[in-house]
Amino acid sequence: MTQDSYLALSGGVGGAKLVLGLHSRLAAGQLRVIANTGDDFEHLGLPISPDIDTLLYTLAGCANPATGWGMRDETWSFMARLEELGGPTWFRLGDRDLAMHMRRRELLRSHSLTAVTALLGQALGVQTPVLPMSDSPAPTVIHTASGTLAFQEYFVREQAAPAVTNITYPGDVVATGEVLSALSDPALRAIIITPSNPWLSIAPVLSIPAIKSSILNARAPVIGVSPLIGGRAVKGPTAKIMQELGIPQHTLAIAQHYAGLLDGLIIDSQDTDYQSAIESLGIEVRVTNTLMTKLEDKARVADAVLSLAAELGPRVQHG
Ligand code: FO1
Repeated sequence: MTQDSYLALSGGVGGAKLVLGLHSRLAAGQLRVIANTGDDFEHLGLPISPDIDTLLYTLAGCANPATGWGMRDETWSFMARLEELGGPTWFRLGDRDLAMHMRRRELLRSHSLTAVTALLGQALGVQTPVLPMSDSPAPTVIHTASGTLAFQEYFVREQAAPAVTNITYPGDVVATGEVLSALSDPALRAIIITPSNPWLSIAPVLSIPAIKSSILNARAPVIGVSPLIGGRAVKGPTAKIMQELGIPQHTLAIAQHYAGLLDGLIIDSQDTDYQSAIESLGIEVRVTNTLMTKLEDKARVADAVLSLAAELGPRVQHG
């Protein structure tokens, strides 16, 4: 008998935490992850895929626990020397991370990003397939009060300080065959929208028409986890961006943003005031402590997602 399968959409650090929780609760081969590549860019001639690497390092157990991105036990000789040579230091590549990027550069000469990610995952001992949303560039562009910025210029160089006026995603990005076949897997029991930033990390994935329509047409229920706890993001500029875009900073606004897509939403115990308003959008709500610090927290949130998916079961069609 084919085993049940689960598919998560993930961007930055918050998404990777839930992915690790799901990984700890599922058997080998049950979980696949679609990674946002809207943050990818070329820097110092190297192809940088931050969300892919955050997933690979997290699943391999070698992510930097202080930042969530980059490798643990990192050394910085390369950056120090680069600075002495007058090179750019706003985007920090540690020595061990640099090797990852050199290897990706080399492999990309003869393989797709999907194949390269599989090879790097194998080298790191990661068994969960991490599937880039696309093999071609799909840069997210941030429009701000002080001008238009490439994603990493906004997020890292400017520390997400400029006020966001709009965010755009290229309209013509093609999903990979691997992503589309994962979405049409008959054994799929849930599509999971992790608590990554909905506008910066999840929207680029959903902006790809074939991915959005496959999710809408899937029989598996779509379950999200709210990235807000008591109106604040655990990490990163989600609440700040919501404010700048004129969206109220609470979990109901997250549910409204995903309305028509979600069958279920896991919200934090601090946000139960919104439960009935969210349910009136046709979204089943479950409540837990969604702060994911230790592995047991990640497993608890994963359990909430997996039990809600099992309770809801297959659905006929969305929207
Ligand atoms: N984030 C930072 O805030 N500062 C950095 O210098 C930085 C370097 C970096 C290098 C490799 C990598 O894969 C990620 C890196 N990030 C850095 C994280 C990152 O760019 C963002 O967290 C994501 O794009 C948002 O999901």
